[in-house]
Amino acid sequence: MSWFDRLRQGLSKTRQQLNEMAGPLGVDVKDVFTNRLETLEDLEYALIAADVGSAATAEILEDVKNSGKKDLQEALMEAMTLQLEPDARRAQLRKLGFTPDARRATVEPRGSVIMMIGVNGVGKTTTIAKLGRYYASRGKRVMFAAGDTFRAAAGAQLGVWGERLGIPVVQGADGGDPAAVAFDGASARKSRGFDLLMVDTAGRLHTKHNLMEELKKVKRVIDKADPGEPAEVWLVLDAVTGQNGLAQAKKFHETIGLTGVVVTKLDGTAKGGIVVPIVRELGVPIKFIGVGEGPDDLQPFDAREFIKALFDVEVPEHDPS
Ligand SMILES: Nc1nc2c(ncn2[C@@H]2O[C@H](COP(=O)(O)OP(=O)(O)OP(=O)(O)O)[C@@H](O)[C@H]2O)c(=O)[nH]1
Ligand SMILES: [Mg+2]
Repeated sequence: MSWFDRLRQGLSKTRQQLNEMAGPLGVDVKDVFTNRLETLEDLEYALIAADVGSAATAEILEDVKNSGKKDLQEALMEAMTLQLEPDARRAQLRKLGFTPDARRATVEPRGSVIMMIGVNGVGKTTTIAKLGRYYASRGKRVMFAAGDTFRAAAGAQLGVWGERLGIPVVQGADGGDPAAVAFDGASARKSRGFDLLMVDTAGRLHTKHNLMEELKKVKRVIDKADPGEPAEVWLVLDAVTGQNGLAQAKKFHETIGLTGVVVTKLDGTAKGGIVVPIVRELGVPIKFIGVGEGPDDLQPFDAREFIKALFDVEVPEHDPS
């Protein structure tokens, strides 16, 4: 299956619900805003139900109205794409050209350490494995640090992935200090001259003060082992949690400072519209999205392709994964 088919398949629940609620989209924009009040209300309701958020929904409908386009679906796709492109990323893509290489460049880690954080069970460890595979297959020498010393089987889980992928894993003692593992990992990456270290952390609720302090410590200690790192702190967000996930993200961002978000389990929800408020309200770029449990079901996020896949139109010629 091509990457685009995976994406399209992953978004099928959201698409189905949108289609059912919004009704036929092959209508004239002008009609919708003059004498088709019903269509307009259905559309609004469909966007809200997909967790796009009320502020974004209002803007999208306004943009559709003013688009000067005839076809409703076309206008809607353009308005939604706009919501999903934070300014910085759009500027970067423009500079590089909208090519597959440019898309990859926007997910190129800035430094050498990525710290992965998030609530329990959102997909942190699996995502680290998928990312390790992604970067390793593009020529980077990758290491993992099993910084989840809290859950008994967590180190072993990452260890199994490491073995399967041929990626070395720095382990700590179960119940040990996660900061110590992170320190060892960051030191080992440096001394062995690897390109990238991905640090796993234990899942935690954003409301637990002590656990948030622990994350801060992990971050500080990495900086001690390797000044300037972690250059990337990515939050893993489970799309199924919808608006609640957004509240989590805000708190994590406030406390730790995020440089990116990975949205997982988009295949498991009809509320895939949640990516809109994430981009809009957090102001942190979505780096990757998870659209399934397989190792290839992780893709660099691209607003235009995401919307195309969501509306099930146009298969691009080249493979930008
Ligand atoms: N359907 C689907 N499942 C996913 C995706 N990403 C992760 N999962 C599943 O989510 C479950 C939890 O994944 P983990 O990687 O263990 O989550 P975690 O955040 O590390 O969990 P804790 O360490 O316990 O906090 C696993 O069954 C994964 O296969 C995705 O994009 N789609
Ligand atoms: Mg984990």
